[in-house]
Amino acid sequence: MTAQPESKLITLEEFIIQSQSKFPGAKGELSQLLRDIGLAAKIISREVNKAGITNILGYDGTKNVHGESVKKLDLFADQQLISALERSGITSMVISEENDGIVKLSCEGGKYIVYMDPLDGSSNIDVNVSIGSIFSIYMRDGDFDKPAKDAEALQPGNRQVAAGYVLYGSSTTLAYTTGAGVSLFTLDPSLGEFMLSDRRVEIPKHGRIYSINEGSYNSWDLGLKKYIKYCQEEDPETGRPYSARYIGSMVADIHRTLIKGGIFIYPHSKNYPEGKLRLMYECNPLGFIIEQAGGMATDGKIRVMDIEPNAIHQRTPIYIGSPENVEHVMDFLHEYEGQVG
Ligand code: AHM
Ligand code: MG
Repeated sequence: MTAQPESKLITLEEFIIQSQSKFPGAKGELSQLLRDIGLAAKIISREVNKAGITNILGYDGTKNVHGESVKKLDLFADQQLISALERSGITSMVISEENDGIVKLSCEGGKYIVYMDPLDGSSNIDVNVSIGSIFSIYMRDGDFDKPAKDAEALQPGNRQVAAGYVLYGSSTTLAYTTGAGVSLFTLDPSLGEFMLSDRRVEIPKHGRIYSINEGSYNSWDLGLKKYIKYCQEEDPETGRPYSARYIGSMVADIHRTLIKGGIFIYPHSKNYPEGKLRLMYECNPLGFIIEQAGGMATDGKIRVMDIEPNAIHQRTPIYIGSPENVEHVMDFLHEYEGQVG
């Protein structure tokens, strides 16, 4: 790969401004919001990288609203993102994995509602494995002169105006979409800037990697068991067996799926009858990204982004990735629906 000449390097800020100028009449508010999230991501990235040295790693002794232990970095990330959104003064409500209720910001009439998982994959923080932040942006459908009402927060994923993630891995990567493809940026630590690394990323139509927590095998539906066995069977013609990869940080697993193709699955099981992952701040935004890159995201029956939400912290099963892989697993689920084994 030839290195880009310095003059061709584009920062996240420049890219957002260029993209906005393609829409005459755009007021730049969404651009401002994305830039603020980008700034918070840089601060979180810096803290994640120095976490081991500054002893910020580990539990802070409290539990979040779902009874899970909260690590100090989760709280730090939550605070950084909320203050970035407060600063831009255009967001009225924030819903975060770390807060039970809706966080109302001082700009009560603000147009935007932001869902976020400030630091996903928290079980990986202590062990120096990739973690990520996820965000999902909606526009209120109410009257902007009046304070936002809680009910305005419950919109299906197909109404997202933008979504993205930040992956704190061997480098820090930011991906976002506003519904016109997915762009990828890499943080250059020497410049302190996210630089454009892929203007329009596309997921392979088919991939040879499956990603699922196989420890729960015994509590899966028969169709899923059969599909995973299919992935493991030897058949050189179809490139099987596929490889298994599971990091346990959804952002990292989805980023790999986006680049290399394949499928990521978090099904419902005995322990998680509704699935484990959160519809509004995990599955919808990552579903939007994957769809915008040419992939698919379903709950096993319908498109994830068409699920009508009834609670801000609602969970859903998810089958997400390359379109051919997702369609294939759906065939298995249909074929064995209702059967046990
Ligand atoms: P978290 O929000 O508490 O970090 O949980 C979400 C994470 C996802 O990143 C990941 O895909 C999943 O939980 C892993 O769960 P499991 O350990 O059950 O496989
Ligand atoms: Mg999470």
